[in-house]
Amino acid sequence: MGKIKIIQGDITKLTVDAIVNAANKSLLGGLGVDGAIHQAAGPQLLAECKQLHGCETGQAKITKGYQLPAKFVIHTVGPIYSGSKQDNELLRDCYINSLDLAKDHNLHSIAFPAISTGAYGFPAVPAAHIAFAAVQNWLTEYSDYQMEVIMCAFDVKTAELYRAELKK
Ligand code: AR6
Repeated sequence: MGKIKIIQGDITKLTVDAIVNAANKSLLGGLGVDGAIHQAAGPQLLAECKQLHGCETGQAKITKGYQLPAKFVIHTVGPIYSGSKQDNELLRDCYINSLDLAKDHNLHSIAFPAISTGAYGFPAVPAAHIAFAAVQNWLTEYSDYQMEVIMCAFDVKTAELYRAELKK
């Protein structure tokens, strides 16, 4: 059985098998959580990312964690919020594809930031709902697999939304 945990703080500090990066399609770094992860992992992360030749929205790619306490980084690209229905599907895909990739690599703990809710403008309330629904469905589907999912909220507001989702 898997489980979901909520943590408020900096995802780069977490000692887990993988942290997820809310990247952009280039996978060559940026601001926000992407910048923080590259900063903490060191230049080798960017060197490995350059070999990946980018990533499509909703998809995910894995690298090592280098100087991070996390062993791996799973880079996913959230949708740039437009208000269309497809945004929801693509955000869901980010969570599902990251979890699938973690399982493919036999990883058992993964931490997610609130993908797309910063620079990419996805409203926090529906994003939290989509994130928890996706993770809970995945854990149900793979109920014979041990996976600890850490939902990492950077700010108080996101942490509160996450706690409300977990209670549902
Ligand atoms: N730990 C955990 N969460 C964080 C951290 C951190 N250290 N730093 C920020 N957050 P954003 P996006 C939260 O903008 O919306 C980048 O430039 C933040 O509070 O990082 O998917 C990429 O290169 C917010 O809730 O990602 C892309 O170009 C959440 O992480 C673009 O931004 C996501 O905010 C991606 O935009």
